[in-house]
Amino acid sequence: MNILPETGWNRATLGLGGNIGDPVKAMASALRSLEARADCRIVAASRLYRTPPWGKTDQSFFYNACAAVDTSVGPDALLEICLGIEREMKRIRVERWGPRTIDIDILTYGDFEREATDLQLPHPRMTERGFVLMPLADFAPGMIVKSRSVSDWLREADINGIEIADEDRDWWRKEPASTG
Ligand code: PH2
Ligand code: MG
Ligand code: MG
Repeated sequence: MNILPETGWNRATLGLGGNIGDPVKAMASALRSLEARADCRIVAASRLYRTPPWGKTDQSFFYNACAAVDTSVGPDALLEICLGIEREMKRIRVERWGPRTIDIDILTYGDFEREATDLQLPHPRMTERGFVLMPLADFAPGMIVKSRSVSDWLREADINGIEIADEDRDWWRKEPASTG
C-alpha cells in the first residue's frame, strides 16, 4: 500500500469490534478520537457489520468495522494511541477472544511485515477472519496482504451469519443509535 515518504505519512488499516455495552458507540467514538488528532486522519471507513462470535462462540454477536488511517506516527506509537483509546473507553477484557467493550487492532501498516510479539504486522489472523475481511473489502479490496488481495482472501473466508448493520460509511460520524 501507499508509503508517503516525502511527508513521512503512512497508511494503516484498523479493525474495530466489540460485543458488550454499546459497541457501536464505542467504535464511533474511537474513530472520532483518531480523526481529532493532528497525527491521524481517517481516510476511509467500512460499513458497519454485525457478526457472529469467532473463536469463542458462546458469547454475544459482535459489531465490527474497518478503517484506513493516514498517520505521521510509526506502528508502535499508533498501537499506543489505539490502546490509549481502548483504555478511555474503559475496555473490559476478561479472557482471550472473550467479550470486550472495544478492540482496536492494527491490521496493516504500509506494507510493513514484522514478527514482533507485541505488534505483529500484518495482523496474523486477519486473513482467516470474515469479520475483518468483509469490512476491509469495502474500501481496500485490492490491497495485498501476505501475497494475495483482500478480495481473494475474502472469497475463501467463512462469512456465514455476517450482516450489514449500517450501509452508511459515515456511521461513525453520526451520534449512533444505541445497540445495547
Ligand atoms: N474478536 C475477537 C474474537 N472473536 N469475533 C467477532 N465476530 N468479532 C471480533 O471482533 C472478534 C471475534 C478477538 O479480538
Ligand atoms: Mg482482536
Ligand atoms: Mg486487540
